This record gives sequence, C-alpha cells and structure tokens, in this order.
Amino acid sequence: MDASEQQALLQRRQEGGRGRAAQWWARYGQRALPALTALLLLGVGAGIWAYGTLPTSDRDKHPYEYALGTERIREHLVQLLDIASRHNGSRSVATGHAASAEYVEEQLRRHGDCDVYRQRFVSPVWRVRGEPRLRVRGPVSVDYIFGTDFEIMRYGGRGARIGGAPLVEVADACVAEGAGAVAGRVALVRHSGRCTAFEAAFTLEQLGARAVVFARPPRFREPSRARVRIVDWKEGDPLMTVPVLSVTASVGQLLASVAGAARVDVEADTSIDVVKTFNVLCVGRTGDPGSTVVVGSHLDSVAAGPGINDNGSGSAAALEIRLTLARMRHRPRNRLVFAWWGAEEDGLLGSRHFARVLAHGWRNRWTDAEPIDVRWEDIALNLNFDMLASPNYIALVHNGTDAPGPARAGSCQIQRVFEDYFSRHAYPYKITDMRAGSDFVPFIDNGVPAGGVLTGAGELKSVDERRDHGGLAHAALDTCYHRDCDTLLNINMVALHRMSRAAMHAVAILSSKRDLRSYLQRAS
Ligand SMILES: *[C@@H]1O[C@H](CO)[C@@H](O)[C@H](O)[C@H]1NC(C)=O
Ligand SMILES: *[C@@H]1O[C@H](CO)[C@@H](O)[C@H](O)[C@H]1NC(C)=O
Ligand SMILES: CC(=O)N[C@H]1CO[C@H](CO)[C@@H](O)[C@@H]1O
Ligand SMILES: [Zn+2]
Repeated sequence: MDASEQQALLQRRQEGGRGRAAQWWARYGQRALPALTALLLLGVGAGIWAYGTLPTSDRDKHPYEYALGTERIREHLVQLLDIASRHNGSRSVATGHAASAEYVEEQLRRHGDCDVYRQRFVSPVWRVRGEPRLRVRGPVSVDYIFGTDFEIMRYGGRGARIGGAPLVEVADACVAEGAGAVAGRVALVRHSGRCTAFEAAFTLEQLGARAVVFARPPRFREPSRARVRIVDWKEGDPLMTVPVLSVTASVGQLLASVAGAARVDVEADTSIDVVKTFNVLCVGRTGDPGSTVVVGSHLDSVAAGPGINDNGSGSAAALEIRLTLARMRHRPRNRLVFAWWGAEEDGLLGSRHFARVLAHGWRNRWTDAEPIDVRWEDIALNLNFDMLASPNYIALVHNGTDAPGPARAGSCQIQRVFEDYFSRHAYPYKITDMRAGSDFVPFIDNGVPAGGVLTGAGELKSVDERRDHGGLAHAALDTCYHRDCDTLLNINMVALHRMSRAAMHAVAILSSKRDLRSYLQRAS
C-alpha cells in the first residue's frame, strides 16, 4: 500500500466515525439533554456541599486551637497583675493567691460549664524579715557576710537571737547516738549525705542544738538556699524551729578548726506560719469519668513578685481554654477536670495534696466536707501548663521517657501529641526533661501519664539554641524568673500565642480520643 492510499483510507475512517456519532446524536441526543444537564447540576451541588463540610484547611481541622484568643489570655493576666498589685505585689499563698482563685472561680461559674470546687489544705509559709547574722568570737573573730559566706536555708527555723553559744562539730548528723553533746550548742555539720538536710537538722534540734550550720562540699562556691523541710510536707508534719544556716566550705573549715574554743552569735529574724490555702477544681459535666483528663496549672506566685509569666501564663491560658471550650459547646468523649493548684511555689503542695487525698485516701479536717467527684483510678492522664510566655523563650515539650515505668508509655504518647502540633506549624521546639519542678510530679509518681509544654526559666540560652530558636544567646530564657519584674512586660506574646494553642491542641485531641486508655498504652 502506498502513502496516498493509506491517507485516503484514514480519511474515510474518520468520516465514517463522525458519521456514526452524528447519527447517534440525531437519534438520542435531543432526548438525553435534560437528563445530562440534571446530572451535571447534581455533581456541582455535591461538590459545593462537600467543600462546605469536609475539613479542608488547618483551621477547619483544628477549630478549638484557632478559636483560642491570645488577647483574652492577656486580659486574664491583666486581672492577675491587678490582683498582685493590691496584695503587696505578689500572688503567693500568703498574699494574692486567694483573690486570684476568686477571679478564676467567678469566671468558671459564669462561663465555664463545670462544677467548681475548692480543695482545702494548709501550707507552711516561710518569711525572712531582716538580714541574718553569723559571728564567731574566739581565737579569731569574724563577722561573716550574709549571701557570700553564709545563707539562711529556706524553712530554716522560726527565728532566734543566740549570743555566745559554744560550737561543736558533729561527726554523723544522721544518727542520734553519734551526734554527741549538742544540747545548748550550735552544731556544725560538714559531712552528711546518708540522710536529708531536714532529717539531720531535725535530729540535732531534737537533741537540743540551738542552731545548725551546714558546711557545703568544696565543689560549690556559694552557700545553699535549699529548703530544709520534708519535701512533701503535709498537715501534722514537723518543721524546723531553730535556725539552719549554710556556709561555704572554707568558712566551714575555719569553724571546724576553732570549734571547742570559739563562741558563736546567730541572729535570724524569720518566721514560719502555717496558713490555709486551696486548689480550685472545675469538674466537667460531660464525657466519660472513667477516662478523665486532668489539666493543671499553678495559680500562686513566689512571694517575691507577681508571677505573671511564672506561672500566671499557664493558669490564665488554662482558664481561657476552659472558657473557649464552653463557648464552643465542646462535648468531650473523656471528662475534663481543670485544676488550679495552690502552693506550688512552696514545693508542689497543692498537687501533692490532690494526689495524697485521691490516690492514698489521706484525710485532713476538710476532706470529708469536700465530696469531690473524682477518683484516682478514673484519671487517664495529666497535662501540666506552667510558664508559657518567657521573653527569651524556647518551646519546650516534656520528655515522656523520663516518666517512671507505669506512666512512661502514656507520657510518650502525650509528648507525641505536642510534637504533632509543632511539626504541623513548622515551629521549632525542643525536648526537655520531666523529672522535677512542677505539678506533674505527683501524677507520674503515682502511675498517671503526664506531659506538657513550657518556655523556660532562669537557664541561659546557648548559641546553638539561639540558632534554632531565635532570641538572645547567653541570656536567661526568663530574666525576671522569680523576681518583681515578672509583670506584663515580661510576657512574650508570640510565645503565649503558640504555646497556649499547643495546650489547646492537646486538650482537644486527648479529650476527644476514642479508647483513650488503650491509645495511651500503645507502644511507640
Ligand atoms: C502588705 O504589707 C503590709 C506591711 O508589710 C501589711 O501590713 C499588709 O497586711 C500586707 N497586705 C497584704 C494583703 O498582704
Ligand atoms: C528523654 O529521656 C530519656 C530517658 O531519660 C533519654 O534517654 C533521652 O535521651 C531523652 N530524650 C531527649 C530528646 O532528650
Ligand atoms: C515551667 C516552669 O519553669 N515553671 C516554674 C513554675 O514555678 C515552679 C516553682 O518555682 C518552678 O519550679 C517551675 O520551673
Ligand atoms: Zn516559680
């Protein structure tokens, strides 16, 4: 076949094809037109409907997260700061905590959609009213410098004026028999290690010591301001009465060399009062109580400042999360309990009290009058929000692997929920430890998985961290940590925005999770 024949053949085929289509259209096309039009309109309609209902943007997929208003959180912080200013510049257990709690309670009662309870307990409050003195008279006489040579340890006694007391070095402060004749003397302790500072000091007080002086090991350059108190102190537990000082290793060495010959003067104008305080609980009315999610933050500040970042930012964010969920009529699958802990700055006493009552059936004079409808075995997990707006912040997520055995798998799952949020927004974040320092401790210690986010405190930002997270290197993440400048100016609004939404994300995801318990047990 040659080329022209082939072309002719092709042309005939095309014409034939066109011919058949034209015939079909002539026979059926006129009648099919309305049906085809209807089908087309139906398709367009379905498309529009699907577009309107299916989650298409990030905002549609995470409505709670986007509904959280950073400005509203800031408004709560303005209120908390105002409360602090009316209470000698602080919101501690002894000052503005109760007024802060009343503000939170009022907001919850009006707009929170939950049952509001107070859980009462007592907390020791330690105060230093004047500068303490430590003087040695004898072969050498020295007036030691407060803050440089010596410190008064926190919770170290109710104040005393001791003049010319004999000094005795104690070989082993942990065992009463080895303590020797300390009655009426000032006891110097250079080696303790087998017991806590409180156990050693309290043993010596029981034996009649008039004051206790701990010398620091040489590797520390400064005297210690650690607490000398039972860590998880509760009503009825003892507290120190006599002064407890810490001195540097070199001062300790000098004191030891003159012990026996020297006399010491100790003056301390301090007090310990045991005051009533409380946790505020907001118990949700819907969702399965058998898989309760406890969202906690601490409401009190240190005595030294108003605590607007520490930890007002966490508690204001938690409040606004609760109010936003209520406004949006959120119906969680798992019950939500929000807790504003008291006395965190005095050693997590509020959250420890909660765990002691619920997990261990501990009773104090108020527990029977407070029928709070939460059982420990009902709690599936704890989310903790502490400082969320440090000025030189790093977005930190707690390391779930740090949680002890039974709480570990769940804590890792919670960590992942937070990581999802930061990855989805391409926000830099870093994993930080979850061992001590905030209110998740009583939960993980009693088998409940926990997690949370935070923005850092007094630690310095490294050069590497600056590269990855911005801000200033060689500067503290929060230079106002535990100081009087922790005010609204100390709030980083970008951090507050990102971190509060991270918190909301976790609350929304975990409270809506089907089979939350088995989800938490799933290995990574
Ligand atoms: C504030 O301090 C003054 C003087 O120290 C004291 O009298 C007053 O009771 C304090 N107020 C509050 C609310 O703590
Ligand atoms: C998390 O904690 C575990 C155990 O304490 C540790 O081995 C791991 O390195 C930590 N991870 C990070 C990213 O810090
Ligand atoms: C996240 C954080 O740093 N929170 C702080 C809140 O207050 C407690 C008690 O001082 C600190 O230990 C926490 O570090
Ligand atoms: Zn603090």
